[in-house]
Amino acid sequence: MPENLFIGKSLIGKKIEQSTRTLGDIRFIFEKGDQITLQQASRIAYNVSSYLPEKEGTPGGLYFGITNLYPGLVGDEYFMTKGHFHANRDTAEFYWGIEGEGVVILMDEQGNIKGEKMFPGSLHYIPGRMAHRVANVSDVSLSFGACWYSNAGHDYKTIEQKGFTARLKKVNGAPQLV
Ligand code: S6P
Ligand code: ZN
Repeated sequence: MPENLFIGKSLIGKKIEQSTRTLGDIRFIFEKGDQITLQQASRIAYNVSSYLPEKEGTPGGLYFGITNLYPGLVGDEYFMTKGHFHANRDTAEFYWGIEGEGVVILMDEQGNIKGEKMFPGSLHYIPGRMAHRVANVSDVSLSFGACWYSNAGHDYKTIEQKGFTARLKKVNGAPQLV
């Protein structure tokens, strides 16, 4: 038997690491993040189950994760992940949709931005040098898989300082990058 199992949207096993981001943790990514109340701030926005079989930084090793992103809006912006570039800019990643509907937002270092619809079965190749984040545009949880290099690293700082060049908003009831 393998040590870990990947069943539906759950990653189960001894060495699975769990991490959680509350709305308070990620308030800075939203245009109207300062309107998040104390009560809302403790709400979980997403959690990530990861299988990290190699030491962080190992060249050529792989990591595997499942993100579960809750539905909701902050103002007119959909709940989304923080988003990051890889610190090692040359490293790519795969995302794939498992449950729910969302948008993968990809931005290059010049700020050119695009969105790809995510749905069960959608596959998204994220080339190196592209910042990536996912927004949940459905009324149910959005689950997606990710596979990335153990020497990718995460550059959250660039996004914290500059943000993405467009926001995914609910405009007349539908998602739109504005
Ligand atoms: C890691 C991979 C994902 C994200 C996760 C949460 O390279 O892209 O596992 O870590 O979806 O997003 P973020 O932007 O908060 O790390
Ligand atoms: Zn990544």
